[in-house]
Amino acid sequence: MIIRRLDEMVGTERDVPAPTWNSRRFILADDRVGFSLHDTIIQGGTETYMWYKHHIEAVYCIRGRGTLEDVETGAIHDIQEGTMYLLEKHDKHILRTETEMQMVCVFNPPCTGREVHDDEGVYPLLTVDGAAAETSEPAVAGS
Ligand code: 9YT
Repeated sequence: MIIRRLDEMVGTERDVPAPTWNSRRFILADDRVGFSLHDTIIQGGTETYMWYKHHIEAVYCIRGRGTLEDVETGAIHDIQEGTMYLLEKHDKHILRTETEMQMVCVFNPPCTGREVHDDEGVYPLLTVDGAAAETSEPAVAGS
């Protein structure tokens, strides 16, 4: 059994910053349970393009308000406390926040902990030992 607390992760290497969000990563690939679990804060009044080409992600909003655009269809969905979205088709999406939002995110395959978005909004597929699983992509891309 593993117990981890949010306040013990803040400011450590499990607290990963990006330009519009920071993600506190409770469960990672090296726990070897097949998924990762993150508590992500997204700054209010921001717009973030994301595309998890290699991952499936479920996102559960527990605080705040914004909209999610499905880039392929142009559909806009309201996201607020109590709303979940699942990117089961590796959907390209844009999250626009009205207020700061807090999201609980589950990734399969699990993130290793070091990923931030690259210029395409993509997370590279990293392995636990630090190598990029696909050599055509950088192991750690800029955001
Ligand atoms: C909601 C969302 O996907 N935000 C980007 C960060 C990502 N969820 C992460 O790394 O936890």
